Amino acid sequence: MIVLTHGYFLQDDEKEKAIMKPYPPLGILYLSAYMEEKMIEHDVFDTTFSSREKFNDYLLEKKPSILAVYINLMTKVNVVKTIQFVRSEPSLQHTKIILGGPDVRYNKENLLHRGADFLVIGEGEETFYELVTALYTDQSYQAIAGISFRMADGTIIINPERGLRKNLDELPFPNRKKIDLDTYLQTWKKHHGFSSVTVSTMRGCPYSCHWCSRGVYGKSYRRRSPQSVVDEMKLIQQTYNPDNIWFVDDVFTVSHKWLEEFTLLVEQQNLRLNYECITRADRLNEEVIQLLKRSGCFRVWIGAESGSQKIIDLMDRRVDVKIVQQMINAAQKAGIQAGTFIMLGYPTETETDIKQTLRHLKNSNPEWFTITITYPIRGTELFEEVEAVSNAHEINWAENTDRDIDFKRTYNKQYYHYAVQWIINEMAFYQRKDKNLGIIGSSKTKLKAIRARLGMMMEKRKTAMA
Ligand code: B12
Ligand code: SF4
Repeated sequence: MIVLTHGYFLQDDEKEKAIMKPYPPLGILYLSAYMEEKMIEHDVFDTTFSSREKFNDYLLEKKPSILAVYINLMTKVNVVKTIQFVRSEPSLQHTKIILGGPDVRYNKENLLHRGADFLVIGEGEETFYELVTALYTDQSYQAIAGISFRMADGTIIINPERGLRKNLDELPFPNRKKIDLDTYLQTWKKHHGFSSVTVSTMRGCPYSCHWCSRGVYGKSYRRRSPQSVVDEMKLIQQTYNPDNIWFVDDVFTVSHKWLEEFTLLVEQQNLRLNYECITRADRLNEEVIQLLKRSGCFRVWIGAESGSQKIIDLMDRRVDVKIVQQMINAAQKAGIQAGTFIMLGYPTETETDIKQTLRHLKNSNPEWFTITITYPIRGTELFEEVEAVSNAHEINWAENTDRDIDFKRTYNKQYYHYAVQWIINEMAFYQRKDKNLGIIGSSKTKLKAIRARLGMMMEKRKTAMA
């Protein structure tokens, strides 16, 4: 028996428990649909609403011959525990462990030496199918493109890459019926009053931002036809009737021609389903924003990561900060909410750059923004740039994630925690003032901002003295 699973347990994720916007991992649902099409029996065990104990009991009961697990940099720690469990259980010694997803390409040795049998590198459907077929029929897997495995003597074999599938329309839609999608929708409804389902229309991204992980699809860009996407949206609407769709694509408006065709189809077929998406400011303009609006976009996330052009250029983000501000405002004018992503603590970033970032946020005034303290993901240009001055070699790989990798920055790490609080509270104060909201709440946020600013000053002094 084949079991497809992942390593994310919502109940253990304190941060997500405060957010409560869970999504199922689409990757294994794509694999499941492909397996079903090929009439290969399998189960999907969705760990999201389950627990480690229940999952282990399930494994002991089912004793799968193949355990196929999605792994990203955060779930890695849990997936390593799953591998350890399977390897230590006498009744599971026959189980072959296959791993795939965004975190396998740059962790091959670590994963294979810890007990994984095979890694599927890159796009998964075809490779997984060939591997499973070879294992089931006792044929040789040695020449299957896109896999990596360990020989009996410990040598690691990395087979040539598999070419990327040209026509994404040939793939069946993600096999959502294999999981309890209703629990996701109910969780959303309970905590936010609306529900959301993810859809993927493109694979890969042609850009090369230095901190961004492109371990699955590389620097590629392929897209499903607008008709196929509209068909999937209709099916989702009929089956689950969610309030919104989230397109998980890297740059939703990368092709204006595609968006125009998509919009016309949505209108012709009277498809009323709101969506949010992510894109780049340089792939937006007034007409594109109108297309987004007409096709149901209620929120667009426009990345820039920094308000300092110096930092944006260092990231190789290839965007002008003024265009980002203009496009955020243009989206808002068209009645679309705007969101943006901010990253603090990029190499060489100084307090002046951070001040520029706050100014950028105030100038653009998006409804939503998220802030992350920069961390280097293995395999990215950023990782290579900071490797020599990072703690990547000291931390325990199996028990830590790439988010725990720290590197020498302009100031100490605590400084950036204060800087995050400073920006969040300064913006909250600014937006409350803008909306004429109560003076007591506003004073509280201002006070928090001042406290965070003092913290920054203190930590800056500590850094200078160290
Ligand atoms: C949607 C999304 C999210 C959502 C939902 C996650 C979810 N449950 O789906 C949210 C917002 C919650 C999220 C959170 C995070 N995310 Co995210 N996310 C994405 C995004 C945009 C789309 C994922 C997706 O559905 N892709 C479409 C599917 C079809 O592709 P796929 O998953 O790669 O699957 C294919 C192959 O990988 C392979 N495959 C996948 N699984 C398996 C399993 C087996 C056994 C096999 C054989 C093959 C296989 O086959 C599939 C089909 O070809 C990707 C970027 C991207 N464009 O892929 C980032 C991405 C996966 N996220 C990333 C990161 C860093 C995060 C966070 C750590 C961010 C943070 N700062 O907190 C968290 C981690 C949360 C967690 N604990 O897991 C990175 C992962 C990098 C890495 N090396 O692991 C990515 C790649 C973004 C990036 N470019 O840097 N994310
Ligand atoms: S950050 Fe966005 S635009 Fe840049 S490489 Fe990653 S997915 Fe592409």
